[in-house]
Amino acid sequence: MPKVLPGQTDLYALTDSRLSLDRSVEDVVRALLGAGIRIVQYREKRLSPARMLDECRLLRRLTENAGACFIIDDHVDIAMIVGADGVHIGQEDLPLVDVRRLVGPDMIIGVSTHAPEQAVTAVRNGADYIGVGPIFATQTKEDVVAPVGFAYLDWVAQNIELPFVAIGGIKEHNIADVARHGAKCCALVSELVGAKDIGRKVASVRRAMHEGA
Ligand code: TZP
Ligand code: MG
Repeated sequence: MPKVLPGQTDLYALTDSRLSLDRSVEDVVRALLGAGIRIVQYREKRLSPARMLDECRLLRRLTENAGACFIIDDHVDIAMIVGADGVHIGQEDLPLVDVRRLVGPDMIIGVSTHAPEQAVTAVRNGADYIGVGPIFATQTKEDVVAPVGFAYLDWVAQNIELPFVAIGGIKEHNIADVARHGAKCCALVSELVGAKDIGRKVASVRRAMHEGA
């Protein structure tokens, strides 16, 4: 099954067990996949490596069965062990060139960027997609940089050929604006995993996004 990149699907869902209304990551990801989400990123900041590994093994199976892309945040080792499709790294994580050397040519590598020079560097060093944000203020990420607003998103939409995914504070009520500024793929955490009815939320977010584009 070909790997799905952000340029090929509209919504990119990230996990966060702290925001999941006490539901297990398995239940949350089953609901996301059932609603047609094609890219899932496992992003857990407070669990032990052993627990993360267990959860990622399970999610690898679920995403595989659903034909969805499975990306793991930060943990290159866990991504390699479970055979994830990709790994996502930030500006403060291991350098892209070293991660590429480690994972080989086939694993998807996504890189968070907040400014044009970071995007250009990520492209030059072989990223498969870039994250663009945070577009809006967010409570979800603790070490978050200041919102970049639409200025940086506009710049990426006009200057970067690589697939990109907008992230940070994106909700049903503002996703149309993000789409209008050129985002073909949006990443959401709290809006999706924090929804009481994840299936309905995915559908309404998707509808709002396409009404705006
Ligand atoms: N990277 C930039 S903002 C962010 C990440 C992982 C968190 C986005 O979470 P939310 O709940 O969609 O604002
Ligand atoms: Mg990181």
